[in-house]
Amino acid sequence: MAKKERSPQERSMDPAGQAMLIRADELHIGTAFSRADEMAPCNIGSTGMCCKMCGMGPCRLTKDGQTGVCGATIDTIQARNYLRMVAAGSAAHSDHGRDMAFTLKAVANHEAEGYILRDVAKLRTTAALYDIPIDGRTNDQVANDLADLFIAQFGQQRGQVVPIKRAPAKRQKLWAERGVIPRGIDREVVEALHRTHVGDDQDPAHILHHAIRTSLTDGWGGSMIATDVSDILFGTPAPVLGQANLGVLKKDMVNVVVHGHEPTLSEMIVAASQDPEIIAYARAAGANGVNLSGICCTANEILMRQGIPAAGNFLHQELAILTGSVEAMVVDVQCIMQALVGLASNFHTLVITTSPKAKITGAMHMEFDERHALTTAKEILRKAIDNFKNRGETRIPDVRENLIPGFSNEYISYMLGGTYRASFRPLNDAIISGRIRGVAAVVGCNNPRSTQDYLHTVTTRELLKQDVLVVETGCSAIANAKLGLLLGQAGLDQVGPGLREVCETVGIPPVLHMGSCVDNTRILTVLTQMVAEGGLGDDIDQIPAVGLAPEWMSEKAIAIGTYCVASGAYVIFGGASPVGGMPDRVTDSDIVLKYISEGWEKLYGGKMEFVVDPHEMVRRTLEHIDAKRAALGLVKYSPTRFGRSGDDRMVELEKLSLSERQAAMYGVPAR
Ligand code: SF4
Ligand code: MSK
Repeated sequence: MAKKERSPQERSMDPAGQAMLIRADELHIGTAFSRADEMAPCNIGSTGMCCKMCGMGPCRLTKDGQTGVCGATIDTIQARNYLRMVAAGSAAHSDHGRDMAFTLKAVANHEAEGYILRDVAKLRTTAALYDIPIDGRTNDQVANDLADLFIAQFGQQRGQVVPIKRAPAKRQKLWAERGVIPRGIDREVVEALHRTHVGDDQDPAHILHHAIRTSLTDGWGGSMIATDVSDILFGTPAPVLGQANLGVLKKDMVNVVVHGHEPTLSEMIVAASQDPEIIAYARAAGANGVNLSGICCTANEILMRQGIPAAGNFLHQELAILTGSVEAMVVDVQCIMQALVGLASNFHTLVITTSPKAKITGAMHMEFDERHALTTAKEILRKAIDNFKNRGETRIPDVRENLIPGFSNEYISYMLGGTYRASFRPLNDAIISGRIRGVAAVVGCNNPRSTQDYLHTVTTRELLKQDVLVVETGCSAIANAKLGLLLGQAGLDQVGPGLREVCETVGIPPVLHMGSCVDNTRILTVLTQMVAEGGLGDDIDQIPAVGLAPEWMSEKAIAIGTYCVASGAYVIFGGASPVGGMPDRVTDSDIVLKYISEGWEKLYGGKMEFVVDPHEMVRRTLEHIDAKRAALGLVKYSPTRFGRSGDDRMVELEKLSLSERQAAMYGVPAR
């Protein structure tokens, strides 16, 4: 049965999004929002109880005790479906990491046009972490060895993938005892597909054991490699001023929107868009230059490093084209809707695919090759500029918000201690004293089955009020950026008193944008550094921290959630579980659903749950944080203990007479 059609306000809480949805209705153009309304999800598939892994099926199981033609139970089918999601998500992130490693190799050998080793300090620190000799060697030599080491991780058959050694020692020992340390990235993904083929692994717990091992190839493997190489090639992010939302599109300029995940081409398009020859070409076409912006994680990559504006998150990809102002949408891999091409045919927008791995029927394909990256980037921009004359009526919503992204783990350490004493000590101390109650990572996608950005923003806002420091990546970060929560002082009136003091003292926003989806590994690094700093236990599962993916939709999100659980984190996903059961109500027959929460908690100290109500997500987050605080013997969190210092307090005090000030500061009666 089709669901009721929702109003623009029910579909998106973003005013720019709502304006474009009204425009879509005026033009009778469908979007992911209307398609989600028209297509009710299949009850059996959405709970992971449909198996189509052989020609005897598909087998659609609906009742306890029912089996597929081969005898597979609901639990086996759900576990297999879950593992396949983890394998696909890990493959996507890891393949991204592989391509980055090959680009590093090409740059080291001067075979990649336009690229340089931008952060040689990170190159050398990373190489040293993996015991690659750096003394007396050139950057190219070090980069060559590091690229070879990274490339080898994918095809390695035995031993363990090297980034594992960056986890806390206790966690590594636990993984070794449980037998989940990945031997090689590709090997675990291939084995996941093998095990889930008809007639192979049929014990749900055993299948889910491999889900843990496969997910670790992502977080402590391919994604970590992707983040490190991106920083080495394009610079480790540091705070920079940016903007987010559709209002970053410009009426008088050629608008080029880059969308997808990999920074290799988009960084080159950034460089090409500033080339005087390209600017002159745009002016000759009657435009005021080229205006570049991003969607999804390609947006995050260039926003974090260059401050290039983000036109929006996942559900803004169609809405950007609906403005009528986009000359070209240039896409690479992941999270790109096939619907873009049909939608663009109503406007003048060119959809240009660039990856050898991802073509879309009807789109223009201009294949990217790092050996000629700058040349390809300029060709793409010329095509967009040539298209400017075809632009019709435009409707760009005048909605945008400033933000400060760029909080890499390196920068967080620097901002807390300065150049000579870079450290996580102040963060740990703030948590120990209760000034910060705990940390939440609010990450992940948009999903048109919920109101765009609502779950991200409501959970983030509520956690901030409770003195929880929030770190973000992916589309969640863009959702909160659009709301103004990623902008220093502007967000501080919305946070609890203790957290506010810390933000004012350190000079940070209460929500730290840490990057794209692969950059969730930065969060793993921060957690590891917090453990190393001391005072918060000796492993990640002891830290008062929670991960939330309130609007998840991609298989990559499931892979990320699983490696976070394996690392010891409590992870809450929004919405219904892909492995069955009633949301918020797990029964004894929900074997897989129970196993990934209670079962994994016993084995790894982390657990995964699916929760529909955002206020329940917040309640469970706070309950978990408080329980971890109590287990560490930390003082009970109380909002009344802090909030009487910081900049605003100083301003207040300055207005008082000396005796009143002394009275206020030291609690003595005013004379
Ligand atoms: Fe059905 Fe078993 Fe084939 Fe799956 S593997 S489709 S449950 S017969
Ligand atoms: S882009 S994976 S919709 S976060 Fe990374 Fe956004 Fe999710 Fe894609």
